[in-house]
Amino acid sequence: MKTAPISEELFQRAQQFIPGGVNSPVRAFRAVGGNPRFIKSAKGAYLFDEDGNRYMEFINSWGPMILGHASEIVQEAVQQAIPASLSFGAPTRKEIEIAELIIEMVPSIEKVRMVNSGTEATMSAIRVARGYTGRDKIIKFEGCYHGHGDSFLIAAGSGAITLGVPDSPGVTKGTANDTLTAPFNNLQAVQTLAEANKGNIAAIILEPVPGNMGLVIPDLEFLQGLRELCTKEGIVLIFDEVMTGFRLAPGGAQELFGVTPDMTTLGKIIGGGMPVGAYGGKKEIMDFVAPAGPVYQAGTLSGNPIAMAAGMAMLQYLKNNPQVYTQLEEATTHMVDGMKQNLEQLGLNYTINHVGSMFTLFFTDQQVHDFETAKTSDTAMFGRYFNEMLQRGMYLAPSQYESLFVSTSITPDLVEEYIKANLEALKALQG
Ligand code: KE4
Repeated sequence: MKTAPISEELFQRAQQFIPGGVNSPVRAFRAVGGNPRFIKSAKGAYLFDEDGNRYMEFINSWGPMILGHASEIVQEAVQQAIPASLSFGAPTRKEIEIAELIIEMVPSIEKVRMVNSGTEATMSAIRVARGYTGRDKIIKFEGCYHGHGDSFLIAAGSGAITLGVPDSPGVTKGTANDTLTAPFNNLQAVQTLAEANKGNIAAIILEPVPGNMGLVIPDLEFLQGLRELCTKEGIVLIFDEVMTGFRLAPGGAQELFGVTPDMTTLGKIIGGGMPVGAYGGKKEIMDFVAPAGPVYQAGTLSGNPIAMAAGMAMLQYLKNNPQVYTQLEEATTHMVDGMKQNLEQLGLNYTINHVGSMFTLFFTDQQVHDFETAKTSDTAMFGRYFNEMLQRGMYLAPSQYESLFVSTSITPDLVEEYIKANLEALKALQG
């Protein structure tokens, strides 16, 4: 039995000074029960909590740690950058180099602006799209999460749905009126919205492969249909690849599915674990961004030299070692096949969605292709499963509505350990 008395004590103390005891809601274990583990260190495939427990982990810090924790490649780059001071607030050579690298890896991006989070990236991208088109409304999809910007906390996924606030208080009616929503994978619904708001939609923003309602696989015709609609109607198509960028392929989901957006938002992996986001796209759109153009966006620590060093090391490695993606696909397929065998052995017909090194086990017998079908999952059963896995040293996202991530540290022997724990945990649920 893995006990965590120090984490429990720290959580009590944290709640006195930090809302909910955490600096991001989904970390609080609210949806799964019990106390969050306070992590002391991590290396490779493992997290180590304050009580000395070791967990094989599949959150990867919600995506960034694709090379496993404390990767020498990134650690070395940061250690080399530190002596030159942590921040200048002035342009640096490294910001040009990472911009050139991003543009080389994601060809739809002709110019890019660095920011400090995925939220900043998406907030900025829709402001630019509105400035460029002169239009007000945006379309997003139910269950997609684009960070905590007001325009996106409408039918939002991730922690918002986990905590039951997909439409957060504090978002004004005016803001909400400019955000239209449609079911993911439903092109007809989008066409109807576009027709009813002809000439007034600035952008359609989506996770091309949603990870924030659990993992959902896009229909290729849906993505292609959005591209055609946006081209026809002069709407800016924004792929929010904060999660999928550099995760599913060097060029992200747009490379994997062969559909080209007008703008792309990035985060997570791009910083190698440091706080970095970015937005970019066609030159004619990005030249609307200040000081080149009139749309204002700024940031004290944008392009921070330490964060750029970490991101540069991460992206260069991924660009120069594309075999990483085959390795990740193979390891994840091995895990998913093992779980499917376990489910069959136990007579359970839960659904598993998988793309590249992302996957979700949904506690529902329905195929999950949008928010409504994702919400048929038995979240209480998921919570029990989460804790059975935690007791067996497997650290999963503490929410049914999240994708899990596989890092290069997950070797075949660790996959076998995971499959064994999955079988034992599923059996324990039937006990
Ligand atoms: P950040 O502001 O958290 O860096 O990025 C927001 C964001 C934007 N777009 C997508 C597709 C995202 O997945 C995210 C953030 N993802 C969540 C995990 N589902 C972050 C974890 C958290 O909120 O603590």
